[in-house]
Amino acid sequence: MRNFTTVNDIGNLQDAVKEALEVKANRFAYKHLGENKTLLMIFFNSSLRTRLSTQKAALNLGMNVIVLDVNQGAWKLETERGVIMDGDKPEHLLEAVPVMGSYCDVIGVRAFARFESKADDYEEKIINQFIQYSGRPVFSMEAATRHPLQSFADLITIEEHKTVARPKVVLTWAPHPKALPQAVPNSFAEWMNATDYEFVITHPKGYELAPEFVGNARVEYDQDKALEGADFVYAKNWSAYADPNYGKVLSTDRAWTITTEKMALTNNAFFMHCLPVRRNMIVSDDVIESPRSLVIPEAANREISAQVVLKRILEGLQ
Ligand code: AN0
Ligand code: CP
Repeated sequence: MRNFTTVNDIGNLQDAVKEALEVKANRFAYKHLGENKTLLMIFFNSSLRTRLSTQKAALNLGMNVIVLDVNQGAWKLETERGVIMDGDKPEHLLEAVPVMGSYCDVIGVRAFARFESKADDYEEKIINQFIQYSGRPVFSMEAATRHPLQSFADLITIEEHKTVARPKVVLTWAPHPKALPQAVPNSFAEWMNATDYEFVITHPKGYELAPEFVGNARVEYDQDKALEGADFVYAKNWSAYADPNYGKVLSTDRAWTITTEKMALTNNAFFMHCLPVRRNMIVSDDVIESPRSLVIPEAANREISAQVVLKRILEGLQ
């Protein structure tokens, strides 16, 4: 594997899950693979899980790790070519990226949607500049349109907990006070559509995701109907994608919050969320604390998804 930004980069999903379960059973089996190799993790945005789990995965593989929070201590970066740089940004991404590449063997990038231009976000301008100019393999730690390490961990978690071959998985929008990217739901949909599960997306009108991510999923505007018979409920907030409301909060309707009453409509479903989660906006205390909540094992599987991706990238460098 060279770069990892979408489900297509992982190849056969069954093989990937099998490899993940092997890695999980024996995390240190490849501890020489990363010897004298350096991972550089670049964060344009905050993180708890991605930062820790990816670093842990790299350490399991024997890598050295350097972490840079671009907005804390580094020079503010200009990202547009052709700009007269007389403002507040002393350095251009076009120099910074190859310089960063010169200090490492593999680069992870977190760069959320900026909501300044839908076209720039959906063209993945930032991570693509790393791919083009760093000279190194690059993987996404959540880019503008996708969060593939999360979706891979979600898939592993579902495979570990499913009791039927084709579970019903429901992705539901839930309320949140701030405008969040579509990356997590886009990516989750992309990975679920690559399985043979029954996959349903539910959200209020106006929150339609980009058609290339919805694919053949059933879209059901009635959340109660969508939840009927669900085996897994995956909650997430996202801001509007459709024009003219791109990046806007259209509703904070707490009728969409996942409560015990909502979960009673399901087939005793497991509850999932990528975290961080706002309690009693997205999900009630009762549901997230219930024995059917998978949020902690799901987060723990982030170490495993990152380790499979890093292992495959390192194998490509040998
Ligand atoms: C981010 C998002 O929704 O994309 C990161 C989730 C992993 N969440 C927040 O900013 C709260
Ligand atoms: N789920 C996830 O990516 O969490 P962080 O934003 O804390 O990394």
